[in-house]
Amino acid sequence: MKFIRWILGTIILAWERCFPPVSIKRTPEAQLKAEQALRGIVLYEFLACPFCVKVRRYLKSQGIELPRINAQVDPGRTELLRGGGKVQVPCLRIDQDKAAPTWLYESSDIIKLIQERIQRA
Ligand SMILES: N[C@@H](CCC(=O)N[C@@H](CS)C(=O)NCC(=O)O)C(=O)O
Repeated sequence: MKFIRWILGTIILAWERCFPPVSIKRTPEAQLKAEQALRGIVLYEFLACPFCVKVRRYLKSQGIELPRINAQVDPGRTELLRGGGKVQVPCLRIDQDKAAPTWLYESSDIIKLIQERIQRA
């Protein structure tokens, strides 16, 4: 089982590396606004998780880089478990100024939130 997972993970990573999406081009001002709209957001991930690849590919298509934490190992795994309540990736930690962070699971919801923030920027 571990071997099959390793093979699948390697294929997923190779595919991600060989066929990256084309990144959108924005003016420097628009790019800055998009990046600012996503400040305080951190992505917890596993490297070879297909749902994480989906989110990473969306980010790449948007020309956005988020801070990323590997939740396969500690301290990321424990942070995710304590903060979000379960070890499932991808998960976004959304830091807030005056409140505790919120945690968002589900790749489609994560992409939707990022999309909305970029559109509002
Ligand atoms: N419906 C979820 C599925 C996420 C999912 O199944 N993630 C797997 C990794 S690919 C996971 O976190 N499994 C928990 C574990 O392996 O401990 C999504 O779209 O984000």
